[in-house]
Formats: sequence, structure tokens, C-alpha cells
Amino acid sequence: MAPVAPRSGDAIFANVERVNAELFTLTYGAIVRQLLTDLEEVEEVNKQLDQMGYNIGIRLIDEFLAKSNVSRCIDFKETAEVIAKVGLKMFLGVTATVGNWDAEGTTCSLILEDNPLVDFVELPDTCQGLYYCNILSGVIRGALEMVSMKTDVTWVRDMLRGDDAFELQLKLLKQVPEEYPYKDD
Ligand code: MYR
Repeated sequence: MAPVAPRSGDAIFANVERVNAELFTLTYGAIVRQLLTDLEEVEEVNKQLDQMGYNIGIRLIDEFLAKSNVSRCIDFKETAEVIAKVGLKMFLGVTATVGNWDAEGTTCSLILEDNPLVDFVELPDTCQGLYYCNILSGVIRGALEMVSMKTDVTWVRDMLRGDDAFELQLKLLKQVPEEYPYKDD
């Protein structure tokens, strides 16, 4: 019998991580498929994915702030960089490039370097109009709302729809100033 070469802890860990990532991707695919069956209308699926993401985002922000040690951002530009380089990395294992800023500094794009949500995914013609990754825009919208930023987050490029990248547009609609709980007399 051929001897079995022992595998290093690192190799086993990398394998477990890969399997976890694949399981996550496949589970997400199963959720989208189920929504398509249940809701029938692609538009409704888009809304539902966004809402699910929002519900995740409003909870995930606590974990993000606790684990990342990120302190208050001075402006929306810094917030966008934190999402691109720290938030996405922490929860999705990818980073993004921030660009396409408008003159006011309130609208920008996150261009994803990679998108593990779409591994193994091919959309049939019946799914035209589907924003498959809409959960992600919802997560970011929900998380930002919890740190007083009302935003619009939409996909402007989507490789599953034939574009050359995955690009999310972040638009800051309103920043609610946080109130200091005590009044100085
Ligand atoms: C602050 O000024 O309070 C810090 C704001 C940081 C917001 C970071 C939001 C992280 C969102 C994570 C998205 C992950 C998507 C998978």
C-alpha cells in the first residue's frame, strides 16, 4: 500500500477554508433558486435579496466594529475605503477598488477584485433582470444605516449580466448626526 503523505496543518486549514467558501457559495445559490421558484417575478427576487441583505447588515455592523477596531471615519471617502479594504475582506474574503467619485464626495463605486458569490453560477435566459448579488448591496446599506448613513447601494456593472466587472455604486443620501446624550449647561 502506498504510504499516505502527512499534510501540514496549513494545508488542511486551507482546504477547510476552501470547502467552507464553496458551501457558502452553493448555499447562497440554493437560496436564490428557491426565491425564484417562490416569488416567480425576478423584480421581487431582487427586492427580497436586498431586504435579506439589509437585515443581515444591521446586525453584522456590531461584529464588524468589534472585530475590526476601526474608529469613526472622518468622511464618506474614508467609509468607502473601510468597506472596500476591511469590511469586504472580513466577511467575503475579497477587496474592492474605490473610484468614480462625484464632485461632492457623496457618490462612488466599489469595483470588486473578485466575487465568490458567483463561483459556479450561470444564469439562464429566464433570469434576465436578476441582480443575483443583491444581498451584498443590502448588507452594505443596512450596515451603513446603523452608523447613521442613509445610502442607496446599487449594482451598475454585473458580470452575470455580461459586464466586464462587478461594480457597486454607493450614494450617500443623508448623514444623521449622532446626538451627544448629555447636555452641557
Ligand atoms: C464609522 O464611521 O462608524 C465606521 C464606519 C464603517 C462602516 C463599515 C461598514 C462595513 C460593512 C461591511 C460590508 C460587508 C459586506 C460583505
